[in-house]
Amino acid sequence: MDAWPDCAVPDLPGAGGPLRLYDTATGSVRETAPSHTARMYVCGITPYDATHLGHAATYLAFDLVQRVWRDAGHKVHYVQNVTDVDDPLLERAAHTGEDWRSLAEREIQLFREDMTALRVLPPDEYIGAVEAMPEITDAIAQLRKDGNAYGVDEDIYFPVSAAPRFGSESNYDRETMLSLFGERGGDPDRTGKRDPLDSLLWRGRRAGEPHWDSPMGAGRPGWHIECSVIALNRLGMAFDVQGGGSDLIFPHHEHSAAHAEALTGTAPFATHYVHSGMIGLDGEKMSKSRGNLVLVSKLRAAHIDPMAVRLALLDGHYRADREWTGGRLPAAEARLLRWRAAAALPAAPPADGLLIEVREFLADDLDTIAAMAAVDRWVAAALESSAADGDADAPRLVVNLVDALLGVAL
Ligand code: 5CA
Ligand code: ZN
Repeated sequence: MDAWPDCAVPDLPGAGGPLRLYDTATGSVRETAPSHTARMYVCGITPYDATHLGHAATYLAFDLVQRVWRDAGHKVHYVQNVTDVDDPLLERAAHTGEDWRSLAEREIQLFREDMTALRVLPPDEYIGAVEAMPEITDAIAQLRKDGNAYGVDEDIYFPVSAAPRFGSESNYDRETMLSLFGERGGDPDRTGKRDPLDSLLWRGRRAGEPHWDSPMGAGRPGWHIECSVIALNRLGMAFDVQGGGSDLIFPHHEHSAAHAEALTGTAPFATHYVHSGMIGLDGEKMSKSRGNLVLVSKLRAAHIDPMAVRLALLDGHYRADREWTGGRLPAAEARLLRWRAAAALPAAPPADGLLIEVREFLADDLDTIAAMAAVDRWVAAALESSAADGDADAPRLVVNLVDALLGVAL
């Protein structure tokens, strides 16, 4: 399906260095080592409700990954999915009486508008589960043929016993896996499964549910195989970053990796598993199911500058779980005003050192807090300096670096 419009990224003098990112699988900050084209897959939305600040924060984190790679001279092949058929979407549609397709279409369109307003660079390939159905059914048929799938009544499951590396992405112990599996869409208690952690690959046709024909009979796919197949068929194995929020560490990314590794007989699925922290409100994870949402579209409708929203979300480390509080927006708006005032000066202190600093901070596991503090220091000096002894090129360089590296238009 169509993504959203591209957003020009200014060229900066010189080039940034290699990006170091925290990898969940090894529990360490490691250098990413893409070849000429860096390959990234980020799990997309389930479009049953509008984009909230938690989603936005996650997509902003991976937007910075792309920006830092580009600044280091890489091309980026970025793929994102849309889970446009799954239980939460069908449940919401059934609840409101709306057709599931029109609900999905409307929320995807709103998401595109939110991402455009926040200046998030679009994926090169934006793929819905529904449009990927033939490749997904082929993959499940392949798993079955290879003995890596079994039936329970009308459904097909993936046995974790077919995945020797199962657990190497999350590193969770079995007890933790079992409790998270139950909380996050799994069915540990289903009778007939060989192991409670085995995951659904294909759900046989149920009355009143959408279904597609396949070699396994009519039905619809499980969640994890969708991302395995969409990523694998476009990026190949051992791609550079598999990304999403930390709520996807288990079971989603563990099972997606396990499916792909079983399909290809090679490993790893990705060389870095990168997870953003959860944005909370009033002490709880912001989530559609909890209903405690601050929506990007609502902020836009209230004429809040999306660049202030962007600054507010970047003013926290992407990996940290953090609270959205009422004070964040006014602080970001004030900061944006100061940055814009300095950027509009006819001349200002040289900014070459600032460029080096921002590059270094971002390359260090996306330390946006330090990068923004460095911009603050330059802005303070610029607003205090007199134009007479300033550098006439400096404000333009700062506008470009803040745009290219932080995605903020001044
Ligand atoms: N469609 C699946 C992924 S294949 C899904 O998780 N969809 S979602 O709409 O629930 O979430 C979209 C992305 O936002 C995921 O990467 C998820 O980890 C992230 N996310 C969800 N809630 C939050 C939150 N409160 N804070 C930060 N990120 C969040
Ligand atoms: Zn996914």
